[in-house]
Amino acid sequence: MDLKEELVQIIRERFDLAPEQCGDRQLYEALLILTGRQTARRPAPEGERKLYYFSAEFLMGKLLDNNLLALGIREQVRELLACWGRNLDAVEEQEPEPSLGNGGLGRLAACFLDSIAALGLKGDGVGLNYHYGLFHQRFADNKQRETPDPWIEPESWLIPTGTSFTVPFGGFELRAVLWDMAIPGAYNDRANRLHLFDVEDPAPAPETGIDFDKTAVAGHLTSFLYPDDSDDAGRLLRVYQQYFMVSAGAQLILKELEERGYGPRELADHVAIQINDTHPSMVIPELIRLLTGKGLSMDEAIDQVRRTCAYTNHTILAEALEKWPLHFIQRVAPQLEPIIRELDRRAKEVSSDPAVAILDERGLVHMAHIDIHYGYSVNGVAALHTEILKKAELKPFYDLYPEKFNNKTNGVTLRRWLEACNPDLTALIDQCINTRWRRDPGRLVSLMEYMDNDHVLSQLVAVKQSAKERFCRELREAQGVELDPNSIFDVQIKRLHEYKRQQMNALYVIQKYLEIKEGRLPEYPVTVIFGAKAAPAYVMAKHIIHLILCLQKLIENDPAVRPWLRVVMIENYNVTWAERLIPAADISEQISLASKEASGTGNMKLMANGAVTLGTMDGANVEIAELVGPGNIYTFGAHSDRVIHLYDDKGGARYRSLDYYHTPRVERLVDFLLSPELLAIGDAAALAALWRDIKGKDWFMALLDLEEYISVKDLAVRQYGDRKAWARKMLVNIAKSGYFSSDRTIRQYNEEIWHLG
Ligand code: 26Q
Repeated sequence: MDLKEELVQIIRERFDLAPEQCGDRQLYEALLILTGRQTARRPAPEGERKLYYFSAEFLMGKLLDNNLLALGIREQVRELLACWGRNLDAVEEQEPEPSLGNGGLGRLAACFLDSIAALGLKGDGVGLNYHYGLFHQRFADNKQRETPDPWIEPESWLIPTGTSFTVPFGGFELRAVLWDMAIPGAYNDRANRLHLFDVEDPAPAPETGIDFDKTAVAGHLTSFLYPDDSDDAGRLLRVYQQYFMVSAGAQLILKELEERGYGPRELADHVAIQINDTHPSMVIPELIRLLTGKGLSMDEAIDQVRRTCAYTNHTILAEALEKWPLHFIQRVAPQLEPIIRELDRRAKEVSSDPAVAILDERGLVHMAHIDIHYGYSVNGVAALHTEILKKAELKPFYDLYPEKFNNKTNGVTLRRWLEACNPDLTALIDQCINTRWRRDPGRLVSLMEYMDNDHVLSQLVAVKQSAKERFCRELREAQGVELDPNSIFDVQIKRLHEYKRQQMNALYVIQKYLEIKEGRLPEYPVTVIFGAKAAPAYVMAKHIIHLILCLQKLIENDPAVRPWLRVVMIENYNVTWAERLIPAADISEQISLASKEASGTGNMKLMANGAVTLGTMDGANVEIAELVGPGNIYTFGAHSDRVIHLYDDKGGARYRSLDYYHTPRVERLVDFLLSPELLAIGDAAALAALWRDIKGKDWFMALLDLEEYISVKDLAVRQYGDRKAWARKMLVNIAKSGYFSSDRTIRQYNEEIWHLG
């Protein structure tokens, strides 16, 4: 049966309609069934060793478009729908975005699954099936409000597998029911799987907001990603989630190993486990437990696990490095306690340095330390990040196990982040250098030959312009906000966190606002676009959102400022919004406090779509700067070694925000938070709390680099006026972005860590 016949049949069986009579919703469901069937039919890739990528997050984005592309039937379907008077884009609008992630770590996991499948490698994801996701963000009274994000519909990508495992908790047990999503490989006829475990009897969504009874573990274990952990019940729930995920995942691994005909003593020869940050770290003691249960000695079990597990670190922020009280683990999974104690005892035999202990004197279990002692690989996610791990954060471990440490600079799938989200730019690139770059993104570098081709440069500008116009239409429809597509689109999209320093961008806006009020107009109108969710319990992050929304309102209502400066915050920023916005961006804001952003991946997506980076020398920005050269990026700010020194107590070089506050320019900007204009719009207590924090503490040193940031950004705005010179910068950024393909990253993981064969 050909594609058309199959689709027509599905529509008839399901809706008893002819295709021409269908609405977008019905066509969406029919396509879901069609692609679902086709991907489910695909066999798994071959390989001696199979990878399991464990992650608390998989930020997949919508899948219909992606899957149609991977199946190679996208254009055929588009034409078919066109014959029926329908538009594929409108049909794709029907799909809800899976809410299984939060930010970079989760989107990286999704890009990796795409690349693993495209390269035909045998590797599945393992995670949890959160019913209400992270949360849905709404703005009311210029503040973030959270509601559940129920994304699972009766018809979805989730495939019931009929497989389930018992997870033993202290005092009770739960069944972990396995759902799968198929991950078709783009250039082959194989498919991997994303395994999502769920409770048997999920609780309904909370009635108002996202508060629920956190002690109701059986029903709520898979309700939300990162439930509020500001009390013990919330923290315990996270440990329940983590153990549920890794216990079920470990049981699945051993079951599949047996089905492939291997014994538990052959685990390391046939399985590789990548631990994505520390959320899945309990997989190590759990596997040891299961292996000893199958007759292996403790020595044998540890040996197998140590040759199976590899750990990726994504952060050096102390508060994000997980440490759980041992009594939590005792309560959630008492069977792990003796194993963790034994792992700790052995680690203390290797080194008596308390810095590398698993169990510290306060009774806290350092999850990353388990990974490093009992895994065979530790990787950072950008060159600078890995160097900081080796030289500072994890130095005692690097001294102990230098051979385990390696760098894997992140990447993004250009299939989604260029081909799918920016077809016009893709067509222009194809027209210049033909289509081979799609499979081999390193070839994008041949675009450099067009540096002096006026025709191509002007086409590039035209493609960007039409992307901006399209984004304006989409934002108007969604949020009723009208933007000027002829202004510079200055884009900062990432989780809201003080170290990412959205507050600096807000202070820049204040600077421009005040200048315009004084009659000093910028060289070019600027639209500052933010997309960010704040963790619900992260008070300062929510204050920063409040400030941005107040500035948005202030400027919106000021006809003198409005033509020159706009601020807009996208409501419920997610993968879908990123796909709309990234093609339209002119400036890519990457202004983290140097040393704190492990890599960044938005920086790579924006670069590939012709945005020019304005950033600090942090994370992968350093590698971007090296690749594009100084004329094609705007860098500023203190370098990581200086920042690390400023945090150092011993050097006596502590950062004092007041020293930076007390300069005429900075003081005026910070004090604007308490201005009558802003207080007329905002919440005085929130603005005052933010003001007090920036002035008196400023832990992430927003004021340290503020003046330089403002002047470098002014320079970028000025240079944007030379449209041809700017188009060259765009071209260089696109040409050099091939290195940041996640296909490259995954090849390196495979060659240097996984050896999937
Ligand atoms: C930790 C402890 C308790 C509760 C929650 C957490 C927690 C939750 C989420 C810690 C970390 C995260 C997410 C981290 C994350 O997204 N990191 C980003 O990973 C990207 C992929 O490597 C990098 O590009 C980013 O630089 C990094 O911030």
